[in-house]
Amino acid sequence: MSDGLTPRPEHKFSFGLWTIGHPGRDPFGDATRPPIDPVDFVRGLAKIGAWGVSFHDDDLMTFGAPESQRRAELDRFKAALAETGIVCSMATTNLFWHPMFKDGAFTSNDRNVRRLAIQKVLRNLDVAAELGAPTYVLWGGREGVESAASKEPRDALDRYKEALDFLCGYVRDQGYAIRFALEPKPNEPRGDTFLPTIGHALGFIQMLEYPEMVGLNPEVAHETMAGLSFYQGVAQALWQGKLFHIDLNDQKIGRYDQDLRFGSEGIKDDFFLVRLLEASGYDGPRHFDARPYRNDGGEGIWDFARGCMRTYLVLAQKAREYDLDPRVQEAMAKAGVPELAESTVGRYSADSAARLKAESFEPDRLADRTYGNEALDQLVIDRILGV
Ligand code: GCO
Ligand code: MN
Ligand code: MN
Repeated sequence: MSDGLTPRPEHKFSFGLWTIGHPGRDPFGDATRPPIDPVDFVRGLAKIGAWGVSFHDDDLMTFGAPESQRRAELDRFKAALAETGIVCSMATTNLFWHPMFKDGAFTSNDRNVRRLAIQKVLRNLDVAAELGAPTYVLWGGREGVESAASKEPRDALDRYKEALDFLCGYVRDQGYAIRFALEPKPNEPRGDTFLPTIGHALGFIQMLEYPEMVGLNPEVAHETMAGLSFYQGVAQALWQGKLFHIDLNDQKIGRYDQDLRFGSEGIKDDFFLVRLLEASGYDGPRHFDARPYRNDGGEGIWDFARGCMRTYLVLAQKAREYDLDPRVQEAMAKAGVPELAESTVGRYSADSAARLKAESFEPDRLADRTYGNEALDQLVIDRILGV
C-alpha cells in the first residue's frame, strides 16, 4: 500500500510502555483492562509499523526486586527489541508513583528523598545506555507544591539545578551518548509544578552547568492545559536548538491532563505543528504519550495507536498540499509571510543607525496596508476539511 498513510519505521513513530498499555486507572476508578507485558508491547508495535519504544525504569524492571530479577526482566525486553528491530528511543525515571515522592523528588524537602531520586536516575541511566537510548526525559511529576508556604521556590530551583548538573556530570564521566530533555507541565499531580511551561524550562536551561546537554520534551497536552499554543512553544524550542524529543497527544483547553489520541481535538494547532516538524529538519522520534479512552480495550487500544500515527501522516500530507497550493502561496505573499524572513536593519553600525534616523516613512500608507489573513486562514480550514 502506498497511500502514504501506512506507518513505516522511517517515520520514527514511538510509544511509551505506559501509553497504549495504560490499564485505564484514574483518580475515581480502578483499571478497566489488563496491563500489557513489555515483550508483547514491543511485538505489537512492530506489527503496526511503529519504530521505537520508551520506558520508565519501573515499567520494565520491578522496583525494589532483587538485581537478578531486574536483570532477567531487562534481558527479555532486549531480546524482544532484537527480535523485532524496534529501537529504544528514550528512557525516563518514575519519580512520582512511590509515596516517598509525595513531597517531590529532586525538590523534596527531605534530603534523603532527593538523594534517592538522583540515585534512581543514575541507575536507570546505565540501563538507558545499555539499550542505546539517546534521550533521557525528566518530567517533573511531583516537583512542585500545593501550599506556597511549603517550599522556598528559589531553593527548589537550586536543588533542581544541582540534580541536573550532577546527572550531566555522570553522563559525561561515563562517556554515554545521552542528552536530557525536560518535560514542562503546569500542574497535576501537584497544584503548581516547577518549570511549568516551555518558556520556564528554556530559561532554566541557561542556568545549568552543561546547557548544551539539556533540551526539551514538550507535550501537546501540557501547554494546552495552560492555555498556550503548543505550536508557538515548539517553534521557539526549535529556534533555540532545544527540541530534543516531543510528546504528541491531544487535550481540551483548561481541563485536567487528558492524554488523548493525537489529532483528536486541536486539529488546527496539530496541523501547524506537523507542518513545522516536517519542515524543520527535526529528525527525532514522533513520540506518542497518550492513552486509549478508558472504555476501550482489546483491539481498541491498537486502534488508538494506529489512529495517532494515521492522523500524523494525514496532517503531514495536508501540510505538503497546503504549501504547494498556488492560492496559498499568493495569499502568503499578500500577508507578507516571506517578507518576515528578510532582515530589518541588519547588524548595528553608527552609519546604518544614522541612515535609518534620516529615512522618512509614510505612516498612513503603512496603516492602509491589509494583510488578507481572513482569506489565508480560510485556505487552511479548507485544506484541513478536505474541500
Ligand atoms: C504526564 C506525563 C508523563 C511523562 C512520562 C515520561 O503528564 O503524565 O506526560 O506521561 O511524559 O512520565 O516522563
Ligand atoms: Mn502528560
Ligand atoms: Mn508526557
